[in-house]
Amino acid sequence: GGNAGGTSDGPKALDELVVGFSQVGAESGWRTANTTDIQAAFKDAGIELKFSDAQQKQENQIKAIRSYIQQQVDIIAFSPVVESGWDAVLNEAKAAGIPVVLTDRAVDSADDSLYVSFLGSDFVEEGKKAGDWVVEEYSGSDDDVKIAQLEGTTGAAPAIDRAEGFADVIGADDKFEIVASQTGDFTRAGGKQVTEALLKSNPDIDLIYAHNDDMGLGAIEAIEAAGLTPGEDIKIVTVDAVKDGMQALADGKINFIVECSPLLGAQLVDIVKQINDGETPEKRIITEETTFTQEQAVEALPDRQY
Ligand code: GYE
Repeated sequence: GGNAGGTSDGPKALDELVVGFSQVGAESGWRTANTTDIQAAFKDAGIELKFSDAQQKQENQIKAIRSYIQQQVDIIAFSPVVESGWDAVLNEAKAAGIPVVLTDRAVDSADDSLYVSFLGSDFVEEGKKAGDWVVEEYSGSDDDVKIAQLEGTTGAAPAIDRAEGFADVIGADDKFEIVASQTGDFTRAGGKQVTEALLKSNPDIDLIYAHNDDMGLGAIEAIEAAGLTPGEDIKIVTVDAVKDGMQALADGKINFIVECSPLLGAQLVDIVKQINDGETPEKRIITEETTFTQEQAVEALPDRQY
């Protein structure tokens, strides 16, 4: 172990390779699909994957990574729950000669030699796509548009970047106002709770921008419980496009979804193979994604795998 990456030992046979993966948690439909896809891809490739679920806690991820270092796995991959605070443990991996791959989320370390490659979406771009739809949807009127934002996990790359991209786009027209912005921690329960409180403090909101489908689905429950019609009385824009989200979009309860693909398994296996072969994978690999309107969701749903 600990000698992947083109050392004099040369590549290992795939069935001798051991990869340690530290997952964020099981907070959303996206995360569950991501875990299933990664585990299936490693199984198909015949590469052993040690897997641990950090339950959305950074300390658990750091423990898992330290344990992988101790076990001298060949490669460590992880999806960092928040952006900051990784330098110490990543330096430990580096000192042990174990290459690290970031999947899905970024770290904010200044030293980019602490990881080999970062595979995942462009979250700023996703936020911009959500903002573009909002601008287009309200282009016919000068009336104020009151927006509430359901943020993802505080300090997580997708929460920071999706807020930034969205604010950039809607900021160009001051008829748009974000009247409330709170974290729902990327969970359905969180989205529901925040929306319940929101409907009391800001009953006149026009639109909810949720950083993921699950929080949007929680918002739908709260809106319906308040006797309002989601998608009409209050419009909803989300990110992910998992099956439950797509169903709500097709049903008219969500108005627009920006896709974020959780299917990172095959590309992660490719990166692992390249490292094992002594090659240098690309430093940044961006996932390809689209967007869905209600009509497009009706069409895409029958073939949606997750
Ligand atoms: O959008 C959300 C999940 O990091 C892209 O995490 C991922 C996000 C995803 O909980 O549903």
